[in-house]
Parts: sequence; structure tokens; C-alpha cells
Amino acid sequence: MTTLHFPTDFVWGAATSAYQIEGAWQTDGKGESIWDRFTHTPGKIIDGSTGDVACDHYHRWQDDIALMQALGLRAYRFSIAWPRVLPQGVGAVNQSGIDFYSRLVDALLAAGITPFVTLYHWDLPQALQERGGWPQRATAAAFVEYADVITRTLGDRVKHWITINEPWCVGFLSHQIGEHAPGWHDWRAGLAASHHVLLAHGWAAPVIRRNSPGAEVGITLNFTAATTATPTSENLAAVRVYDGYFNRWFLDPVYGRHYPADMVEAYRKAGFLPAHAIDFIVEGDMEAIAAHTDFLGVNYYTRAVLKADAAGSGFPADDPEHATLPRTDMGWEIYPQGLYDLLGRLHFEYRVPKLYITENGASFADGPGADGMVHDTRRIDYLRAHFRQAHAALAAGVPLAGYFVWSLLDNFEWAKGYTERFGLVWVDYTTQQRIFKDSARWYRQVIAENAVT
Ligand code: IFM
Repeated sequence: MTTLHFPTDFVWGAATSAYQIEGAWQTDGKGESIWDRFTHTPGKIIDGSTGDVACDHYHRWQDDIALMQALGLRAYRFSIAWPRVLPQGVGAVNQSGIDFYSRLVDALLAAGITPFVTLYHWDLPQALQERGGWPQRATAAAFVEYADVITRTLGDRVKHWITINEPWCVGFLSHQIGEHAPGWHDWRAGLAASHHVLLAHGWAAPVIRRNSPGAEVGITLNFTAATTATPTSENLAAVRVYDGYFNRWFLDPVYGRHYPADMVEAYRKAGFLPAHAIDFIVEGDMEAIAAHTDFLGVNYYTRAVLKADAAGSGFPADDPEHATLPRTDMGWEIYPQGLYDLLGRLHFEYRVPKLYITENGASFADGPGADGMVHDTRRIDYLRAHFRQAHAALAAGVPLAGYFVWSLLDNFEWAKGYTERFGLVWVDYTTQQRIFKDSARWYRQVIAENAVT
């Protein structure tokens, strides 16, 4: 097999998020988040678990940086818990929260690991939820206040900022599908929340730039490759609607194309949007959302195989019969080619000037065997196949600058609790012992050689 070399300055990293690893949900003045509230509500999380302790990273961050060093990571992507910094979402600042992240950043820099900081990875302060949460415009303004506070304090040392992680999840998964906090089932709220989270991004971008001179600012979107087994015109239309719902609804406005007209019409027809002016869009919003960014963060895991809905709704239906590729434990089909196609589309169609894969990885349950080691061969195969596609995209001229594996540690997988394991590092949640999986050793070699074989 050939060895594929990556550019010398390629950024190899791993990613986590605050709620999924930190624990310490009430420690040192932290306020309650919507995920604290959601997980403490019976029936919301598959195994009844919470992120109250998670990986106890809040107390073990020094050990975790040592793990990153042992892996040879060049960069680490983590998120800041908004209610740790502003317990009520706005107003009084919790200095202990700022100090925690400040120490983390200093230690990363001392270890030669570049921090990539995500400002919002879903843990909205519950106090803001009480005032209506993301479906309310005021939440976007509150985000700007928070972004201002944190970038004024860390902006001298952090030079890579991601405003929002996965607006689709914030908008639709949380407010329309209801699987994530706050668990609503309301299309209109989903659309309004999606708009306000994009607005929060657009308003915050220039503030971050002002507070953090020379920094790169971007947003992370999650993408799913949409496809059909039988390309009839109905099925292709269903694929286009899915792509509009999942991918274009966020990508188009961020890159100055407004919301996609076909989707606006589809949502109007379905009664999810008003027939004329869209009430939550105020003059100037679309220009704000299209704020200048330096890079796009790409989260990619899988594809969706679709067909036209038999009832003729115009919305897509899953086609499980034709979704025949091997799957990860999440039930997600493994489709590395989709990453290549996506990167090409983003650069050549949307003219995105710089890309980072901010998440890619796989959940497999493999744990320690009799030898005490974790032989997670399937994760290595998954990552190798995706790294090769990333390399092919680079060879085709895509300006891909880095790759963050999701995740550094096994952690709290939202509504799935601790039943899914995405980590390069195994975590025993009883003892908090960490064990390098085989994939971690393999990844260490990829980074050291800057190449994948
Ligand atoms: O764990 C999540 C992460 O928080 C956001 N992106 C997808 C991951 C796997 O589901």
C-alpha cells in the first residue's frame, strides 16, 4: 500500500466538548445549563446518565494534557461552558470559570499544543432558556456578550476560534426532532433557533476578531452526504430536500447565499414558515450571518440513503433496504468517499478558502481485553479510510489545513449517555482510569510520520 504524506504544517488534532468531558457541573460557581436540566429530567437519556461527572476533566485536565502530549497532538479542540463563565448567561462573570480555561490554555501552549476553542457546543445557560432560549433573538445578543468576555480574556493566547458547533443540532435536533436539550418538537421553533444561532455567529465574528488580533475565526457545520439508490426524479428531489434541510440551510447563508429558495418554499408549503415575510428575519441579518470568516470547520461522519416519502409529502424518507454499508455502533454507515466529495464541494462550489475537519471519528464499544489493551481495529480502519480521502482532496487542490479526530476520550454522548464510545482513549467511568486504545497508538504514528499508510 502507498504511503500518503501530508503537508508539513498540517494540523493533527483531537476534539472534545465541555459538557461531554468536564463534569463538575456545580463546581466553583458554574451555573446550570440546559444539558444539566435535560439530563436530570427522567427519560431523556437512554441509560439515565448525566454529565455531572463525565470524564472529570475539570479536575484531571493536567493528566489529560499529558495524554495529548503522549499522542503527539499538534492541536486540541475543546469548548467553553458558557454557564461556567457567565452563570446567568449575561451579566456577572464567574472569575473561577475564566481562570479554569485560562490555565488550560496556558498549559496547552506550554506543551506545544495549539488550542482551537469552540465557544458554543450546546450547553446554553438554563437562565437564558427560561427566557425562551435560541428561538428568541435576545439569545444571539447574549452570545455576543459571552463571546466578548471570553475573547477579551483568552484572545491574546488563543488564535483559533470556532463560534458555534453544528447549528443543525442546535436548531433542528434540539427544537424540532427533540432528541437534544431543550427537547422541543416544533418546526417553527427549530427554524427560528437555527436563524438565531447563525446570527449569533455572524454578530460575534467581528467582536472576536477585534479582541483577538491575528486570530482565525470560523464556524463548524455538520454535513451528511445525501444519496439515493434509485435515481428517479422523485427520489432525487427527496435527496435535494434532505441536503437543503441538513446542509444548505446553514452553508448557504454563511457563504452569502441567503436561505435556499427551494427550502423556503418547501417550509412555506408545509406551514412551517409564514407565507410572506419570514418573521424572525430582520433587515441586515443575512449580511451579518455572512460575516467574513477565515475557515470552515467540517464535521463529517456518515451518509443518508433516501427515497421519496410514499405519502407524497415532498419530504425525504430513509431507505434502510439500500443502506447496506458496514456501520459504526451509532448505526451510521461508513462512507469515506463522502468526505472527499464534501470537501471538493465546499471548496470548488462554495469557494471556502480554508477548511479544517473539526470532527471525524467512530463509535465502537471495544474495551480492554485480557491483556489489558483495547484492540479497536475497526476505529483504525475507519480513520485510515477517511484520512486517505482527506489526502485525495488535498491532492485535488482543496485547502484542507487540519484534521481533528472525534474524540480524544470516550465521553458522554448526549442522548445516548455513556453507551457509545468515540474515544482514542478508553475511559473507565468508575475509576476514571484512561487507557490508550490501539487507535491512539496508530494515530500517534500517523502524526509522527505526518503520513498514512
Ligand atoms: O459527540 C458528538 C459531538 O458532540 C458533536 N458531533 C458529533 C459527535 C458524535 O455524535
